[in-house]
Amino acid sequence: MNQIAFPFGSTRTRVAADHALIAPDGYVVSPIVGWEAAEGVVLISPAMGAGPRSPRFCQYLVHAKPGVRSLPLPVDLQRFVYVLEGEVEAAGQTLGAAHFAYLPPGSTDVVQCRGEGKLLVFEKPYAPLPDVAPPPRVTGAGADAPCEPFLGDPDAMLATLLPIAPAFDMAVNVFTYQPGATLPFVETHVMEHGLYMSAGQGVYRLGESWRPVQKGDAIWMAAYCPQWFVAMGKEPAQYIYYKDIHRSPLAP
Ligand code: UGY
Ligand code: MN
Repeated sequence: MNQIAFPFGSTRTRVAADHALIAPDGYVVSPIVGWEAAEGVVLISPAMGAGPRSPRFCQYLVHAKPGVRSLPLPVDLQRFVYVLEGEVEAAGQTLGAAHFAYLPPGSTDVVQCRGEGKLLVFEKPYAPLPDVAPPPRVTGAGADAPCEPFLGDPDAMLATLLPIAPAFDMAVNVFTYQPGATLPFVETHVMEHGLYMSAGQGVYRLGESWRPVQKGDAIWMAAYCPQWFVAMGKEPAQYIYYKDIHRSPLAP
């Protein structure tokens, strides 16, 4: 059952040309392609935009339950699975909440759900580089990932889940802010983002809009969408986000 927004007929969801905020009150569940017996919510996809600034990736939630599993990947598609709730098995390992599995293009590894839970998934076509071997599978725990104060601010900690290496054309990071901490300036950059609020609340600047956001919200930011965040409230705010890296801006 969705959280119902009040007054009725209202929602915080907004879809603009260079960004979107998708709030849980509007989530619509559908079968998830690429998984067996799975239902979930496609939060961000190329269908969301128009023209060259459309998302070049997909971000979706899988409602985990026994019997749900991912299927082997096509040769040009990569998949990143982050466990928001519950427990899964992948590549012979048990992954609990805040653990992740990165499956490289063409991987035959599957993510097998063992019980009820919620998974956040990023998928995008892989862009190979000449003379660079494709990336390996990576599994791990967010808590073990390299984590540093963002631009020197210990109240804004940035954990990088995937190796920062040219073989990887995507990064997935976890950003944790103490209440009152901010992105230090309004970022405007060539990379696109897909983001999921995993804890707390705050205000996200997206282009010329300032949007209250909270746990469970998803955000898309196109390349060059001006962006800024302040964490507010009594609890730390946290989001998991995708960005494209390590490829020429001139690549098609
Ligand atoms: O990696 C980033 O670009 C990050 N600082 N952006 C963001 O949190 N909106
Ligand atoms: Mn950014």
